[in-house]
Amino acid sequence: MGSLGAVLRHPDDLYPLLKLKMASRQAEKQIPPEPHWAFCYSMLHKVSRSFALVIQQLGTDLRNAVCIFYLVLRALDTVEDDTSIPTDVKVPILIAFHRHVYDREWHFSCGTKEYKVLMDQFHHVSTAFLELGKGYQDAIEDITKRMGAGMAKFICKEVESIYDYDEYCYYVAGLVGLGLSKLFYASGTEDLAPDSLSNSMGLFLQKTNIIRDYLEDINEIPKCRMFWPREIWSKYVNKLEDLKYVENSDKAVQCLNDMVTNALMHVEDCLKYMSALRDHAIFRFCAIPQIMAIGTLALCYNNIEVFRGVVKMRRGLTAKVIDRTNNMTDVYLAFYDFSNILKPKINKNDPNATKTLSRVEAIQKACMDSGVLNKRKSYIIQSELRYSSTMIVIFFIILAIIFSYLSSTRAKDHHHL
Ligand code: IN0
Repeated sequence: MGSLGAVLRHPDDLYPLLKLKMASRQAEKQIPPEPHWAFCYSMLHKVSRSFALVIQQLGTDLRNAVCIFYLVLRALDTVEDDTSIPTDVKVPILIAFHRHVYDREWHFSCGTKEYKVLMDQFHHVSTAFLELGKGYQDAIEDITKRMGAGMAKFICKEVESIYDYDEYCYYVAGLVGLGLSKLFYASGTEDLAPDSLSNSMGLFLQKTNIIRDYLEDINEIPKCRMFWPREIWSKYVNKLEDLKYVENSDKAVQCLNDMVTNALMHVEDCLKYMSALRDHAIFRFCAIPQIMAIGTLALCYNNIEVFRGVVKMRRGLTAKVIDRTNNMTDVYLAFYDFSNILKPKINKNDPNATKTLSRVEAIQKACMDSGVLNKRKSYIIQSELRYSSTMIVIFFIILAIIFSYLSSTRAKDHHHL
Protein backbone atom coordinates (compact mmCIF):
# COMPACT_ATOMS: atom_id res chain seq x y z
CA MET A 1 0.00 0.00 0.00
CA GLY A 2 1.33 3.43 -0.96
CA SER A 3 1.80 6.20 1.56
CA LEU A 4 -1.15 8.13 0.12
CA GLY A 5 -3.39 5.10 0.65
CA ALA A 6 -2.13 4.78 4.23
CA VAL A 7 -2.87 8.43 4.99
CA LEU A 8 -6.34 8.20 3.43
CA ARG A 9 -7.11 5.22 5.63
CA HIS A 10 -5.70 6.97 8.69
CA PRO A 11 -6.22 10.70 8.10
CA ASP A 12 -5.19 11.53 11.67
CA ASP A 13 -1.66 10.32 10.79
CA LEU A 14 -1.25 13.36 8.56
CA TYR A 15 -0.56 15.95 11.25
CA PRO A 16 2.06 13.89 13.17
CA LEU A 17 3.65 12.87 9.85
CA LEU A 18 4.03 16.49 8.73
CA LYS A 19 5.32 17.48 12.16
CA LEU A 20 7.90 14.68 12.03
CA LYS A 21 8.96 15.65 8.53
CA MET A 22 9.47 19.27 9.56
CA ALA A 23 11.36 18.29 12.72
CA SER A 24 13.56 16.04 10.61
CA ARG A 25 14.33 18.88 8.12
CA GLN A 26 15.07 21.20 11.03
CA ALA A 27 17.42 18.67 12.64
CA GLU A 28 19.29 18.11 9.39
CA LYS A 29 19.93 21.85 9.18
CA GLN A 30 21.42 21.82 12.68
CA ILE A 31 24.38 19.58 11.81
CA PRO A 32 27.47 20.88 13.70
CA PRO A 33 30.22 22.66 11.69
CA GLU A 34 33.24 20.50 12.74
CA PRO A 35 33.74 17.79 10.06
CA HIS A 36 33.94 14.86 12.50
CA TRP A 37 30.76 15.87 14.36
CA ALA A 38 29.05 16.67 11.06
CA PHE A 39 29.89 13.15 9.87
CA CYS A 40 28.62 11.56 13.11
CA TYR A 41 25.28 13.40 13.14
CA SER A 42 24.55 12.95 9.45
CA MET A 43 25.44 9.26 9.80
CA LEU A 44 23.11 9.00 12.79
CA HIS A 45 20.28 10.41 10.65
CA LYS A 46 21.04 7.94 7.88
CA VAL A 47 21.15 4.81 10.04
CA SER A 48 18.34 5.49 12.47
CA ARG A 49 15.85 7.87 10.78
CA SER A 50 13.23 8.84 13.36
CA PHE A 51 15.25 7.70 16.37
CA ALA A 52 17.95 10.29 15.55
CA LEU A 53 15.39 13.04 16.21
CA VAL A 54 14.78 11.78 19.71
CA ILE A 55 18.55 11.65 20.37
CA GLN A 56 18.80 15.22 19.07
CA GLN A 57 16.47 16.41 21.84
CA LEU A 58 18.86 15.37 24.64
CA GLY A 59 21.07 17.99 26.36
CA THR A 60 24.31 18.71 24.41
CA ASP A 61 26.87 16.63 26.35
CA LEU A 62 24.66 13.59 26.77
CA ARG A 63 23.49 13.91 23.16
CA ASN A 64 27.07 13.78 21.85
CA ALA A 65 27.87 10.78 24.06
CA VAL A 66 24.73 8.88 22.98
CA CYS A 67 25.40 9.70 19.32
CA ILE A 68 28.92 8.23 19.54
CA PHE A 69 27.76 5.25 21.62
CA TYR A 70 25.09 4.55 18.99
CA LEU A 71 27.57 4.72 16.10
CA VAL A 72 30.22 2.60 17.88
CA LEU A 73 27.54 -0.04 18.53
CA ARG A 74 26.33 0.12 14.93
CA ALA A 75 29.91 -0.36 13.74
CA LEU A 76 30.41 -3.34 16.06
CA ASP A 77 27.12 -4.73 14.80
CA THR A 78 28.22 -4.26 11.18
CA VAL A 79 31.30 -6.42 11.84
CA GLU A 80 29.21 -9.06 13.63
CA ASP A 81 26.50 -9.05 10.93
CA ASP A 82 28.79 -9.28 7.89
CA THR A 83 28.56 -12.99 7.09
CA SER A 84 31.25 -12.67 4.41
CA ILE A 85 34.07 -12.03 6.96
CA PRO A 86 35.84 -15.29 7.92
CA THR A 87 35.59 -16.17 11.63
CA ASP A 88 39.35 -15.99 12.25
CA VAL A 89 39.35 -12.38 11.01
CA LYS A 90 36.11 -11.37 12.70
CA VAL A 91 36.73 -12.63 16.24
CA PRO A 92 39.92 -10.61 16.94
CA ILE A 93 38.26 -7.42 15.61
CA LEU A 94 35.24 -7.89 17.89
CA ILE A 95 37.46 -8.57 20.90
CA ALA A 96 39.72 -5.54 20.29
CA PHE A 97 37.00 -3.11 19.20
CA HIS A 98 37.02 -1.20 22.52
CA ARG A 99 40.66 -0.28 21.81
CA HIS A 100 40.02 0.71 18.19
CA VAL A 101 37.74 3.55 19.33
CA TYR A 102 40.81 5.30 20.81
CA ASP A 103 42.79 4.89 17.58
CA ARG A 104 42.22 7.58 14.94
CA GLU A 105 44.13 5.54 12.34
CA TRP A 106 42.06 2.38 12.68
CA HIS A 107 39.49 1.30 10.12
CA PHE A 108 38.13 -1.93 8.70
CA SER A 109 36.14 -2.05 5.50
CA CYS A 110 32.95 -4.16 5.66
CA GLY A 111 29.16 -3.89 5.56
CA THR A 112 27.08 -2.35 2.78
CA LYS A 113 25.50 1.01 1.90
CA GLU A 114 25.58 3.57 4.75
CA TYR A 115 27.26 1.03 7.06
CA LYS A 116 30.15 0.73 4.62
CA VAL A 117 30.58 4.53 4.76
CA LEU A 118 30.49 4.36 8.57
CA MET A 119 33.22 1.68 8.58
CA ASP A 120 35.39 3.36 5.94
CA GLN A 121 35.29 6.74 7.70
CA PHE A 122 35.42 5.42 11.25
CA HIS A 123 38.20 7.90 12.10
CA HIS A 124 35.53 10.62 12.41
CA VAL A 125 33.82 8.56 15.13
CA SER A 126 37.12 7.99 17.00
CA THR A 127 37.98 11.70 16.76
CA ALA A 128 34.60 12.65 18.22
CA PHE A 129 34.88 9.91 20.89
CA LEU A 130 38.20 11.38 22.07
CA GLU A 131 36.45 14.73 22.72
CA LEU A 132 33.85 13.23 25.10
CA GLY A 133 34.16 13.60 28.90
CA LYS A 134 36.10 10.84 30.69
CA GLY A 135 32.97 9.46 32.42
CA TYR A 136 31.27 8.97 29.04
CA GLN A 137 34.39 7.48 27.40
CA ASP A 138 34.84 4.93 30.21
CA ALA A 139 31.21 3.82 30.03
CA ILE A 140 31.36 3.40 26.22
CA GLU A 141 34.69 1.56 26.37
CA ASP A 142 33.54 -0.82 29.11
CA ILE A 143 30.32 -1.78 27.30
CA THR A 144 32.07 -2.14 23.91
CA LYS A 145 34.63 -4.48 25.49
CA ARG A 146 32.02 -6.72 27.13
CA MET A 147 29.78 -6.70 24.06
CA GLY A 148 32.61 -7.52 21.63
CA ALA A 149 33.66 -10.47 23.80
CA GLY A 150 30.06 -11.69 24.03
CA MET A 151 29.53 -11.44 20.27
CA ALA A 152 32.80 -13.33 19.67
CA LYS A 153 31.57 -16.08 22.00
CA PHE A 154 28.36 -16.45 19.95
CA ILE A 155 30.05 -16.47 16.52
CA CYS A 156 30.63 -20.22 16.81
CA LYS A 157 27.82 -20.99 19.21
CA GLU A 158 24.20 -21.57 18.30
CA VAL A 159 21.34 -20.22 20.38
CA GLU A 160 20.10 -23.52 21.82
CA SER A 161 18.35 -22.92 25.12
CA ILE A 162 16.22 -20.03 26.33
CA TYR A 163 19.13 -19.34 28.69
CA ASP A 164 21.44 -18.91 25.63
CA TYR A 165 18.84 -16.65 24.01
CA ASP A 166 18.74 -14.38 27.08
CA GLU A 167 22.54 -14.43 27.25
CA TYR A 168 22.94 -13.47 23.57
CA CYS A 169 20.36 -10.68 23.95
CA TYR A 170 22.19 -9.50 27.08
CA TYR A 171 25.41 -9.08 25.07
CA VAL A 172 23.90 -7.24 22.12
CA ALA A 173 21.14 -5.23 23.81
CA GLY A 174 21.04 -5.65 27.61
CA LEU A 175 24.55 -4.20 27.79
CA VAL A 176 23.33 -1.22 25.73
CA GLY A 177 20.80 -0.64 28.53
CA LEU A 178 23.54 -0.87 31.19
CA GLY A 179 25.69 1.55 29.17
CA LEU A 180 22.89 4.06 28.63
CA SER A 181 22.01 4.02 32.33
CA LYS A 182 25.67 4.82 33.05
CA LEU A 183 25.62 7.68 30.52
CA PHE A 184 22.41 9.11 32.04
CA TYR A 185 24.02 8.89 35.48
CA ALA A 186 27.23 10.51 34.22
CA SER A 187 25.18 13.40 32.81
CA GLY A 188 24.08 14.16 36.38
CA THR A 189 20.34 14.09 35.66
CA GLU A 190 19.38 10.54 36.67
CA ASP A 191 20.03 8.03 39.45
CA LEU A 192 21.87 4.88 38.42
CA ALA A 193 19.22 2.30 37.48
CA PRO A 194 19.57 -1.32 38.70
CA ASP A 195 21.35 -3.48 36.09
CA SER A 196 18.52 -6.01 35.91
CA LEU A 197 16.01 -3.32 34.85
CA SER A 198 18.44 -1.77 32.31
CA ASN A 199 18.99 -5.26 30.90
CA SER A 200 15.24 -5.86 30.53
CA MET A 201 14.89 -2.62 28.54
CA GLY A 202 17.38 -3.95 25.98
CA LEU A 203 16.03 -7.51 25.98
CA PHE A 204 12.50 -6.36 25.24
CA LEU A 205 13.67 -4.34 22.20
CA GLN A 206 16.05 -6.99 20.91
CA LYS A 207 13.63 -9.91 21.27
CA THR A 208 11.05 -7.90 19.33
CA ASN A 209 13.61 -7.31 16.55
CA ILE A 210 14.53 -11.01 16.46
CA ILE A 211 10.86 -11.99 16.16
CA ARG A 212 10.08 -9.38 13.47
CA ASP A 213 13.24 -10.12 11.43
CA TYR A 214 12.84 -13.92 11.21
CA LEU A 215 12.60 -14.02 7.41
CA GLU A 216 15.31 -11.45 6.76
CA ASP A 217 17.75 -13.31 9.05
CA ILE A 218 16.97 -16.79 7.73
CA ASN A 219 17.38 -15.60 4.12
CA GLU A 220 20.70 -13.84 4.82
CA ILE A 221 23.32 -14.52 2.12
CA PRO A 222 25.89 -16.17 2.10
CA LYS A 223 25.01 -17.66 5.49
CA CYS A 224 21.73 -17.49 7.34
CA ARG A 225 21.61 -16.10 10.85
CA MET A 226 19.56 -17.88 13.48
CA PHE A 227 18.54 -16.27 16.76
CA TRP A 228 15.32 -18.11 17.64
CA PRO A 229 16.24 -20.60 20.41
CA ARG A 230 16.03 -24.31 19.53
CA GLU A 231 14.34 -24.95 22.90
CA ILE A 232 11.32 -23.02 21.56
CA TRP A 233 11.19 -23.83 17.82
CA SER A 234 11.95 -27.56 18.23
CA LYS A 235 8.51 -27.93 19.86
CA TYR A 236 6.98 -27.06 16.48
CA VAL A 237 9.36 -28.01 13.61
CA ASN A 238 12.54 -30.02 12.95
CA LYS A 239 14.52 -27.15 11.45
CA LEU A 240 14.17 -23.40 12.05
CA GLU A 241 13.82 -22.70 8.32
CA ASP A 242 10.82 -25.07 8.09
CA LEU A 243 8.75 -22.29 9.70
CA LYS A 244 8.74 -20.33 6.45
CA TYR A 245 7.13 -23.08 4.35
CA VAL A 246 3.39 -22.74 3.70
CA GLU A 247 2.63 -26.33 4.73
CA ASN A 248 3.87 -25.52 8.26
CA SER A 249 1.80 -22.35 8.68
CA ASP A 250 -0.11 -23.53 11.78
CA LYS A 251 3.06 -24.64 13.58
CA ALA A 252 4.86 -21.46 12.52
CA VAL A 253 2.22 -19.20 14.04
CA GLN A 254 2.19 -21.25 17.27
CA CYS A 255 5.96 -20.92 17.49
CA LEU A 256 5.74 -17.20 16.80
CA ASN A 257 3.17 -16.80 19.57
CA ASP A 258 5.47 -18.71 21.93
CA MET A 259 8.30 -16.25 21.08
CA VAL A 260 6.03 -13.22 21.62
CA THR A 261 4.90 -14.61 24.99
CA ASN A 262 8.56 -14.98 25.96
CA ALA A 263 9.29 -11.34 25.03
CA LEU A 264 6.30 -10.07 27.01
CA MET A 265 7.99 -11.25 30.22
CA HIS A 266 10.16 -8.16 30.26
CA VAL A 267 7.39 -5.56 30.13
CA GLU A 268 6.89 -5.01 33.87
CA ASP A 269 10.64 -4.37 34.36
CA CYS A 270 10.59 -1.89 31.47
CA LEU A 271 7.64 -0.01 32.98
CA LYS A 272 9.47 0.13 36.30
CA TYR A 273 12.66 1.46 34.63
CA MET A 274 10.80 4.19 32.74
CA SER A 275 8.75 5.27 35.75
CA ALA A 276 11.98 6.15 37.62
CA LEU A 277 13.24 8.57 34.94
CA ARG A 278 13.08 12.30 35.71
CA ASP A 279 14.43 14.14 32.67
CA HIS A 280 11.81 14.70 29.93
CA ALA A 281 14.20 14.22 26.98
CA ILE A 282 15.77 11.07 28.48
CA PHE A 283 12.29 9.77 29.20
CA ARG A 284 11.17 10.20 25.58
CA PHE A 285 14.42 8.71 24.30
CA CYS A 286 13.72 5.55 26.35
CA ALA A 287 9.94 5.34 26.04
CA ILE A 288 9.49 5.77 22.27
CA PRO A 289 11.41 2.58 21.26
CA GLN A 290 9.60 0.64 24.00
CA ILE A 291 6.15 1.67 22.73
CA MET A 292 7.22 0.82 19.19
CA ALA A 293 8.23 -2.63 20.45
CA ILE A 294 4.93 -3.46 22.18
CA GLY A 295 3.15 -2.14 19.05
CA THR A 296 5.25 -4.40 16.84
CA LEU A 297 4.58 -7.43 19.06
CA ALA A 298 0.82 -6.74 18.97
CA LEU A 299 1.10 -6.60 15.17
CA CYS A 300 3.22 -9.76 14.85
CA TYR A 301 1.25 -11.94 17.30
CA ASN A 302 -0.64 -14.70 15.47
CA ASN A 303 0.35 -13.12 12.16
CA ILE A 304 1.61 -15.47 9.42
CA GLU A 305 2.93 -12.47 7.47
CA VAL A 306 6.03 -12.54 9.73
CA PHE A 307 7.08 -15.63 7.71
CA ARG A 308 6.19 -14.12 4.34
CA GLY A 309 7.59 -10.57 4.34
CA VAL A 310 8.22 -7.48 6.44
CA VAL A 311 5.77 -6.70 9.26
CA LYS A 312 6.30 -3.17 10.51
CA MET A 313 4.20 -0.53 12.16
CA ARG A 314 3.01 2.01 9.60
CA ARG A 315 5.01 5.21 9.43
CA GLY A 316 2.04 7.31 10.53
CA LEU A 317 1.68 5.30 13.73
CA THR A 318 5.40 5.76 14.44
CA ALA A 319 4.97 9.51 13.91
CA LYS A 320 2.01 9.46 16.32
CA VAL A 321 4.04 7.65 18.98
CA ILE A 322 6.86 10.20 18.62
CA ASP A 323 4.36 13.07 18.84
CA ARG A 324 2.33 11.78 21.78
CA THR A 325 4.83 10.18 24.16
CA ASN A 326 5.57 12.68 26.91
CA ASN A 327 4.99 11.10 30.30
CA MET A 328 4.32 7.86 32.13
CA THR A 329 0.55 8.20 31.59
CA ASP A 330 1.15 8.05 27.83
CA VAL A 331 3.31 4.94 28.30
CA TYR A 332 0.72 3.11 30.44
CA LEU A 333 -2.00 4.04 27.95
CA ALA A 334 0.06 2.79 25.02
CA PHE A 335 0.98 -0.51 26.71
CA TYR A 336 -2.63 -0.98 27.79
CA ASP A 337 -3.96 -0.27 24.29
CA PHE A 338 -1.49 -2.45 22.45
CA SER A 339 -2.09 -5.36 24.85
CA ASN A 340 -5.77 -4.84 24.14
CA ILE A 341 -5.04 -5.24 20.42
CA LEU A 342 -3.12 -8.45 21.11
CA LYS A 343 -5.62 -9.97 23.57
CA PRO A 344 -8.50 -10.79 21.16
CA LYS A 345 -5.98 -12.40 18.78
CA ILE A 346 -5.26 -15.16 21.33
CA ASN A 347 -6.79 -18.36 19.99
CA LYS A 348 -8.11 -20.85 22.59
CA ASN A 349 -6.44 -23.68 20.68
CA ASP A 350 -2.99 -22.11 20.78
CA PRO A 351 -0.75 -24.32 22.99
CA ASN A 352 0.35 -21.25 24.97
CA ALA A 353 -3.01 -19.45 25.07
CA THR A 354 -3.32 -19.51 28.87
CA LYS A 355 0.24 -18.35 29.39
CA THR A 356 -0.08 -15.52 26.86
CA LEU A 357 -3.38 -14.39 28.33
CA SER A 358 -1.97 -14.28 31.85
CA ARG A 359 1.05 -12.28 30.57
CA VAL A 360 -1.23 -9.78 28.84
CA GLU A 361 -3.43 -9.50 31.91
CA ALA A 362 -0.41 -8.95 34.17
CA ILE A 363 0.72 -6.10 31.89
CA GLN A 364 -2.74 -4.56 31.91
CA LYS A 365 -2.87 -4.86 35.69
CA ALA A 366 0.51 -3.09 36.01
CA CYS A 367 -0.85 -0.27 33.82
CA MET A 368 -4.12 -0.12 35.80
CA ASP A 369 -2.36 -0.14 39.18
CA SER A 370 -0.55 3.04 38.18
CA GLY A 371 -3.91 4.74 38.76
CA VAL A 372 -3.66 7.06 35.75
CA LEU A 373 -5.54 5.00 33.19
CA ASN A 374 -9.00 6.51 33.47
CA LYS A 375 -7.84 10.09 32.95
CA ARG A 376 -7.87 9.71 29.21
CA LYS A 377 -9.69 6.83 27.60
CA SER A 378 -7.19 5.63 25.07
CA TYR A 379 -3.87 6.32 23.43
CA ILE A 380 -4.18 4.94 19.91
CA ILE A 381 -7.52 3.24 19.39
CA GLN A 382 -9.85 5.92 20.69
CA SER A 383 -8.34 8.58 18.48
CA GLU A 384 -8.55 6.26 15.47
CA LEU A 385 -12.28 5.83 16.19
CA ARG A 386 -12.78 9.56 16.64
CA TYR A 387 -11.08 10.25 13.35
CA SER A 388 -12.85 7.50 11.50
CA SER A 389 -16.11 9.21 12.50
CA THR A 390 -14.62 12.44 11.08
CA MET A 391 -13.96 10.46 7.91
CA ILE A 392 -17.61 9.37 7.75
CA VAL A 393 -18.70 13.02 8.04
CA ILE A 394 -16.25 14.04 5.28
CA PHE A 395 -17.53 11.14 3.15
CA PHE A 396 -21.13 12.36 3.47
CA ILE A 397 -20.13 15.95 2.66
CA ILE A 398 -18.38 14.75 -0.52
CA LEU A 399 -21.40 12.59 -1.33
CA ALA A 400 -23.68 15.63 -0.87
CA ILE A 401 -21.47 17.72 -3.18
CA ILE A 402 -21.47 15.03 -5.88
CA PHE A 403 -25.23 14.61 -5.48
CA SER A 404 -25.95 18.34 -5.74
CA TYR A 405 -23.58 18.56 -8.74
CA LEU A 406 -25.34 15.68 -10.47
CA SER A 407 -28.80 17.02 -9.75
CA SER A 408 -27.81 20.47 -11.03
CA THR A 409 -26.46 19.01 -14.30
CA ARG A 410 -29.63 16.94 -14.58
CA ALA A 411 -31.66 20.08 -14.05
CA LYS A 412 -29.65 21.78 -16.81
CA ASP A 413 -30.22 18.79 -19.13
CA HIS A 414 -33.97 19.11 -18.46
CA HIS A 415 -33.71 22.77 -19.27
CA HIS A 416 -31.99 22.07 -22.60
CA LEU A 417 -34.64 19.56 -23.54
C1 IN0 B 1 19.25 1.62 21.36
C2 IN0 B 1 17.83 1.50 21.79
C3 IN0 B 1 17.51 2.11 23.13
C4 IN0 B 1 16.99 3.37 23.24
C5 IN0 B 1 16.65 3.89 24.49
C6 IN0 B 1 16.84 3.18 25.65
C7 IN0 B 1 17.37 1.90 25.58
C8 IN0 B 1 17.59 1.14 26.75
C9 IN0 B 1 18.11 -0.11 26.67
C10 IN0 B 1 18.49 -0.65 25.45
C11 IN0 B 1 18.27 0.08 24.29
C12 IN0 B 1 17.73 1.34 24.32
O1 IN0 B 1 16.91 1.96 20.83
C13 IN0 B 1 17.15 1.75 19.47
C14 IN0 B 1 15.95 2.17 18.64
C15 IN0 B 1 16.28 2.26 17.15
O2 IN0 B 1 17.41 2.26 16.76
N1 IN0 B 1 15.28 2.30 16.30
C16 IN0 B 1 15.44 2.28 14.85
C17 IN0 B 1 14.50 1.29 14.31
C18 IN0 B 1 15.15 0.17 13.60
O3 IN0 B 1 14.40 -0.67 13.12
O4 IN0 B 1 16.37 0.16 13.48
C19 IN0 B 1 15.04 3.58 14.19
O5 IN0 B 1 15.46 3.77 13.06
O6 IN0 B 1 14.32 4.37 14.79
C20 IN0 B 1 17.61 0.34 19.18
O7 IN0 B 1 16.89 -0.42 18.53
N2 IN0 B 1 18.85 -0.07 19.62
C21 IN0 B 1 19.72 0.80 20.31
C22 IN0 B 1 21.05 0.88 19.92
C23 IN0 B 1 21.91 1.76 20.53
C24 IN0 B 1 21.43 2.61 21.52
CL1 IN0 B 1 22.48 3.75 22.24
C25 IN0 B 1 20.10 2.56 21.92
C26 IN0 B 1 19.36 -1.40 19.23
C27 IN0 B 1 19.22 -2.54 20.25
C28 IN0 B 1 19.89 -3.78 19.66
C29 IN0 B 1 17.76 -2.89 20.53
C30 IN0 B 1 19.89 -2.20 21.56
